[in-house]
Amino acid sequence: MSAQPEQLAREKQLAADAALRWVRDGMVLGLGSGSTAACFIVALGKAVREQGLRVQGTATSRASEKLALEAGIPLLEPRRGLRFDLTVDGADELDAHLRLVKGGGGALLREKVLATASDYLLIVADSSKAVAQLGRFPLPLEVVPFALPWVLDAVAALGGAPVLRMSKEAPAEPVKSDQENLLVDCHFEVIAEPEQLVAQLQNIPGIVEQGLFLGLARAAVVAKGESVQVLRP
Ligand code: ABF
Repeated sequence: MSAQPEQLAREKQLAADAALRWVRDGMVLGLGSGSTAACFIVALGKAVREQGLRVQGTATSRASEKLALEAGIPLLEPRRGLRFDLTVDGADELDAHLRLVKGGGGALLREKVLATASDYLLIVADSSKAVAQLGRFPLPLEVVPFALPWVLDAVAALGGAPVLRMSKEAPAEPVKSDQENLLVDCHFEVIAEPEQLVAQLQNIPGIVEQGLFLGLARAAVVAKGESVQVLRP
């Protein structure tokens, strides 16, 4: 039986608090997006205020930037050579090999840029994110508007049942990423061969980024009930 919303909220906080153990004074941090990463940023801000922890970082979304500024974490603009000692981010799904589906919040491109520029990507998650097989969560794609019709055709041919993500506030309007691209959610249901699917998607022009994160996460802190598990690939 899936956990109740208040249980998941407690698990998010538990995972976020546990992730502080990976943070060292002086670190340059990648600050992820989503509700669990938000719990981490707030907890990090408390450590900055109460323990004088000195960290700085870059956020993967405007929402995370706002939280980081409120938490008193100095933000770094993207620049050549910028690397992150540690990036803490959420996920929509993670399997036993720490292969991830990300992008439910629409920030997958910046999330993947920061994850790739990081020495250590740590995922924080509640118990609902750990799955035996990826795919039940619709795989997000970031798509250049001009290419949309052909991308939808190509993803449908792969069995991905693509759906253009529409705004909840204005249902007639498509959601736009921070880069002003479109977001498409692909209902594969089961992704048996993630590596093969990545190769197929990379062959479809107009897909700017896709939400499968393979071989990037070093560990995941997954909270279940009152306990926390650290998963490694
Ligand atoms: C973010 O975390 C996104 O990739 C993903 O959509 C989101 C989901 O996690 P949460 O449940 O913590 O919001 O990194």
